Amino acid sequence: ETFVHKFDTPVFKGEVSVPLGLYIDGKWVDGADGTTIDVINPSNGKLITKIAEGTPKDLDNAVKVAQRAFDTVWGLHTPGNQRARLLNKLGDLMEQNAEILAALEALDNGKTFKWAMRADISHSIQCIRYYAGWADKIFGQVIETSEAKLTYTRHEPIGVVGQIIPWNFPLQMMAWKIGPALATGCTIILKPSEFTPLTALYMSKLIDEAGFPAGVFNLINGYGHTVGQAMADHMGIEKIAFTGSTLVGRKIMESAAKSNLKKVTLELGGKSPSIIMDDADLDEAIKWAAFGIYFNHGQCCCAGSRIFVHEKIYDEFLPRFTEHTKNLKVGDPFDPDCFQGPQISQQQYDRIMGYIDSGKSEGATVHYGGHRIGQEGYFISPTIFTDTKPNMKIVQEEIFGPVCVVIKFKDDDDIVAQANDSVYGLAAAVFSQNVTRALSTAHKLRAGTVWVNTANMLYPNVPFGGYKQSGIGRELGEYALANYTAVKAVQVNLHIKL
Ligand code: TXE
Repeated sequence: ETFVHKFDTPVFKGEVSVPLGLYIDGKWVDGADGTTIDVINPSNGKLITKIAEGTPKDLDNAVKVAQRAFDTVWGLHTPGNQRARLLNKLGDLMEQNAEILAALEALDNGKTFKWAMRADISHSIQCIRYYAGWADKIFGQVIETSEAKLTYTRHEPIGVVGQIIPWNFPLQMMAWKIGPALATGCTIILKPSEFTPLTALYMSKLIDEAGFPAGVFNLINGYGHTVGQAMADHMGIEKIAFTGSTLVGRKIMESAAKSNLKKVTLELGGKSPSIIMDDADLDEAIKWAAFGIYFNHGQCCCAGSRIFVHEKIYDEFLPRFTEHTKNLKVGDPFDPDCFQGPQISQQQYDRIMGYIDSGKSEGATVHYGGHRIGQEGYFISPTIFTDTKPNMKIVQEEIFGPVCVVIKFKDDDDIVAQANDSVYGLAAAVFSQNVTRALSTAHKLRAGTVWVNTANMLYPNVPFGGYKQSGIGRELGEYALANYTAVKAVQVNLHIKL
């Protein structure tokens, strides 16, 4: 079954047809129980379509299929240059269908079409091509042991992998996951978020068209507590890659430990600091700090949600940052002038409004925003809190919405301690025109990424991941290949007699 959506918007017009089933063994099928999941448009809260719901039974089936594909046609059976060719073909198909992918993201996730094109789609295509480049460059080492021996390592694909992705960057998270897995020769079962399945379904169609052998990539729609949990528990899955909440990340590790000790990489939450030094280029720092928190409606794991401003410039920064915030247009994701669309769901809307209420009741000041926008959909005004205390929930917990706290700091030692006062450590940004000061601070921050005079910038060849409770392992770059390979040492005795 397919769903046809007619787009008639200022930025994109056309009919798009999306398959609605599960994609297993190169075929589209319904879920074992014949049930469906509602897909909701976050801009108006209305039903877009219903997709087939996968079950643990469908997962068992997909694991068998993926194992068979690994043992017979993929893994060690397809040379790297062939895998590269298929990945490059997929990149080409994504490029040919870029506007469709962006329109589906805007419809299903609520991000703006313009930014989806500029960030999500282009970055995802680059990511797939980047890993295509690696597919025939994966090799081990020759290690000297003795003249009478040849000893070497092989980086072999790990096997069947499960990939569980969230709703904030549906296509990008898929690209980050499938790129290195396919490049190294693993076979995949991917579960998109139940909130945003449409681009993953469309991508499955493109993967099919690119000509990957049946069973190499399988997609199962489904809920986290059913299919997601079954993936974490499964004895036939060798590795789980997960992006999502810290709460679920913990559960996945626990399930991995209790089942087959599958390898786990986790990319979890954050409460990243943006630090504005008194010698920053203020015009630029204001723009980047705003982009750091408001991009993607604050639904970024690396969102710069704590903005620390040096006391010497605080009084100048705050009104100018507020003015910039006021000028960000919130509304229809298909309006080319909009920067911010709706939050993803009623749950996330309630959660964010709950944090705003908690900030107020704990005594912080809502300096700007703090309210709903419009009568339908899940739109929230960009929101600035001031007069916070370090132990407030809005300073410590991930809000995952367009809400920041602006905090004054005194000196460079004080700011490092404050910035590091978090259970998270995903990212941080430092704004200063003094390179020594900026880099000395960058090196002291406990975060997997530090941006200097920029924010929220990612490249497929630069690793990304968290310190502390922001996760385990690194995605992107060469580092991500290790998540999908097992190292085998081979010792060959040439002529030593026992
Ligand atoms: O995430 P979940 P939710 C954070 C953010 C947000 C909060 C809650 O703070 O406000 O999490 O969002 C699947 N076993 N992030 O509840 O549930 C689920 O189906 C296996 C940060 O939406 O973690 C989906 O595919 N899988 C983040 C995926 O996990 C399970 C992005 C993520 O959803 C499961 C999203 C289970 N028991 C939220 N339960 C980031 N790091 O970018 C759920 N899932």
